Amino acid sequence: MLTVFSDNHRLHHGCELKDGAVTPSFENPQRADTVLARVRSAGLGDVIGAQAFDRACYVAAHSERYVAFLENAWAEWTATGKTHDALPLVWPVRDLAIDREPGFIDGKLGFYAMDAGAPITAGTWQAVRSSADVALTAMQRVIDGAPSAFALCRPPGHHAAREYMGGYCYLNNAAIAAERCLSQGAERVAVLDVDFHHGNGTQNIFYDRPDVFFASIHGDPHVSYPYFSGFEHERGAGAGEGFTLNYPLARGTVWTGYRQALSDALGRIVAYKPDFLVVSLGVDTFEGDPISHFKLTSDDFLRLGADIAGAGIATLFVMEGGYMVDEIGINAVNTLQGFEGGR
Ligand code: 6XA
Ligand code: ZN
Repeated sequence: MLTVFSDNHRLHHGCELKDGAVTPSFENPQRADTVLARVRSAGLGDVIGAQAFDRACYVAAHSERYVAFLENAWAEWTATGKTHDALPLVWPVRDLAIDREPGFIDGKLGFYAMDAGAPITAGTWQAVRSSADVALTAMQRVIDGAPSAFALCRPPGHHAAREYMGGYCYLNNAAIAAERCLSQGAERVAVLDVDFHHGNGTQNIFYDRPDVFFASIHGDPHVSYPYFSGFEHERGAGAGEGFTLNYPLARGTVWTGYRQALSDALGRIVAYKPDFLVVSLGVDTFEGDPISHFKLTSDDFLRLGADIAGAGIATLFVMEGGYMVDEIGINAVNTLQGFEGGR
């Protein structure tokens, strides 16, 4: 399987607000480098760089003003004399005004963020843009006929909605790839999100549409981040009703319980008859992950990949979360090798 990767990911390394303190982010450059090293040592296949894509490809999944915010945020932040990472500090919840974009960077940061887990640093935009280009480059290979490809994206994307960042995510790489399929002639695309956390951003982008089917298997939001989305009753709206599926699972879920949800999701995806499948591949479902609560083993990731291959759909894998840095490479590549073995 071909892997697409960009060194530009290293330009982004920030902090997050966690447990009441601002600390170095769990989402660090070592993650992608560890996965890349495993891709190479396991002999998964060729590794190529990303092509540059037009900004319009990002605006397909996000609003114009949100993309402009991401492009300009660091300059606006440093214009106030600050040199450390930018994090939001105020949010327009419930009855506060959401009908106008604030004119000052502190307000904009809250307006365009769901949490204080997506810092803006000097290199963030370049890394974010390259991460989307990694997904687009890999997607294009699959559109052009490859049975599968791996977009080794960093930063990840599945929490990024049409108009907000959060949870280490800025541009939604999986959604941007799905939009690319549609703009290149596909009629239907399915996105399967197997990260431990609900892919609220992907759900948000496609919630009212029937042309992208979204299924997510994740920690029950009653007790797991992102807390405010991913419940079973969220099934899409309007023309998109029935095209979003959520499988919230209990803390401590092991492979047998996980697989039941996976089989159901894959059955629904196959019945949808998509032209392409995009998998948001987070491996923070691993038993040793420091911030998540499922109990999948490294061997279970081989089974995960084989089950996905059983759907028989041309598939793009997009890297999302996974934080046990010593194991993240093994678990990500096990999924991809399981897929190849299961075809
Ligand atoms: C709260 C935890 C963010 C989770 C990010 C993640 N700062 N998402 O792994 O998939
Ligand atoms: Zn995650």
